[in-house]
Amino acid sequence: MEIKEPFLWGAATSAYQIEGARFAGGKTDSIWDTFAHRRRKIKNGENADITCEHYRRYAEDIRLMQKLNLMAYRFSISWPRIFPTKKGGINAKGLDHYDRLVDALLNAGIRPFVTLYHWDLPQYLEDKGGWTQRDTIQYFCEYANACANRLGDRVKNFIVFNEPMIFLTLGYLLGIHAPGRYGFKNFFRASHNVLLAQGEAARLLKAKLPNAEIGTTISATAAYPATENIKDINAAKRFDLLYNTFYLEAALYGKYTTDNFPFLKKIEKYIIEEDMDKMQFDFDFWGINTYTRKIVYASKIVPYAKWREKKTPKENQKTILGWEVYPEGIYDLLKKYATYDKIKKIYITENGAAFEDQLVAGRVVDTQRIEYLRAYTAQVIKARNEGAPIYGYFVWSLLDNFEWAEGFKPRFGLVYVDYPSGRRYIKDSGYWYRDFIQKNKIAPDFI
Ligand code: IFM
Repeated sequence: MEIKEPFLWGAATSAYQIEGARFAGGKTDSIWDTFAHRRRKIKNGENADITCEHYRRYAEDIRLMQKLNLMAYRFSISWPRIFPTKKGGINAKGLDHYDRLVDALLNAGIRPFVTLYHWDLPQYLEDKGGWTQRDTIQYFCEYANACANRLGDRVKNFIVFNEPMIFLTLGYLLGIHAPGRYGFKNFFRASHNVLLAQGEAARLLKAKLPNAEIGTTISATAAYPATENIKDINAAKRFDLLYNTFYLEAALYGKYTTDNFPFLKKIEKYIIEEDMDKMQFDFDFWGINTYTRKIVYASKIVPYAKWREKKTPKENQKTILGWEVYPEGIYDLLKKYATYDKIKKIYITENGAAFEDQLVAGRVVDTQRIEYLRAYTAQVIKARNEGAPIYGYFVWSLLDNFEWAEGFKPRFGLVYVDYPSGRRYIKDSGYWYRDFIQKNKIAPDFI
């Protein structure tokens, strides 16, 4: 394959995890503001009311991005900053903030990648049923429209959703993320509506901004059977379907793939009329977020899924979240996605590792993260050199931040944040990435 465009090396964040400023500029609560203030939902009772205060400190953070040589920065817009109430219309102050952020990035020579939905649904919509209600699709399209109108003259990459499978299973099936709903009914209804909203908003964005690239981001985890036994092989296939391809194929082909996992057929109950056509969209790019791999074996005692995950062997390296470090997984996933002829372009929109970093005399020696990034980027480069259509890679994350139900303990950043003073310190991994980008910006075999 001939590669015509440069490769973008960047870093990513999301609004709720870094902005703070819960009520600034007319913002109202999202489901995460509400959820994080509920008892026992977040480790140590933490919340992101303040977090990194990026909302106020964005100029300083862009200077850090420059120091790191970032070519692109992926951030998300907080929906309740733009539409703080159901009937009040657009909040200009909310859009002004992202307008300034985009201008500042462009002035710094950094390409903005804007995610529209990174999990922070306005609470007033949740109060009416949130993603389990079809009305939410229309509200989402109005929000997408407002963002396109204001930012579309400068932003050339929009990501409609971040990781539907993750926020739908954790937030609507298991109740351990916002909005804390449980059960298959909520899960399937919300999944169907989110996929519809994704297709509708993407079509709207493309019609308005034909020169922008419209994409969406999925989570992905390479899955391997524990043995060659057919039962384990099928268990790994079911895992792969739910984790890696179910949401993707619904958008690619306008159909629910349920062959390996008939239980997922329950979602079909929510289809009406042209839904499946509306869900289909020819995205300009797919964002892939990946961190680890899973080894899976068949288990009769686990209801529905009928698989179990094998424990990571003690000798294999793990991050603080218990996620095995397995760089070959990103390569296997990229090769797999490259076989879909309808996937034109891939960006790794998140990859990284959380450790319990220590700030000692102004320095963070995070050798494990450097090793992780070195190994994963090597696999990305290998897949690209073999023809996988990958055009960019974003480290999760630019800054240490609020890791959802896990609170602030897991630190993913290239930059250490000292809470609550808010002071930032570039970690050793940040300096490593800076030098890596410098070296790989114009590698001859690469562009
Ligand atoms: O912090 C999250 C991010 O918001 C979505 N993808 C995974 C990251 C690490 O868990």
